[in-house]
Amino acid sequence: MKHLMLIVFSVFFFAVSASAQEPESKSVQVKGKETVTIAVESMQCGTCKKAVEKALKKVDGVEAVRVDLEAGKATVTYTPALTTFSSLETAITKAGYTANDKKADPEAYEKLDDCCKLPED
Ligand SMILES: [Cu+2]
Repeated sequence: MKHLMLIVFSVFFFAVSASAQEPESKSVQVKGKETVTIAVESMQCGTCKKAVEKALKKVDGVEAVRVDLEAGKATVTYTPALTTFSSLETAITKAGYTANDKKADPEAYEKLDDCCKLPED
């Protein structure tokens, strides 16, 4: 019985240490390309979605863009050798929207259509 308990504990600790070593990053790397998800919570309508898509597609090294308006997220596949995660966020903030914890560029935000501004503004 004592032996069995030892085995159970060994398996338990192995499982815990194995899960602790898993990378926490949500990014996925495929042959020099990386896919990331950026929270764009300030989007209000279809125009916002198109504006965010357009801004991201203009960035050098961006391969694919998928914007989910309902979820408030943009999924971007890019080549890290050509651009950075931070540049993607900046492209969004320069278009007048929030990107993760980065605030929208105030001038770009002012120029947005009224329907694209936050309900409280
Ligand atoms: Cu809008």
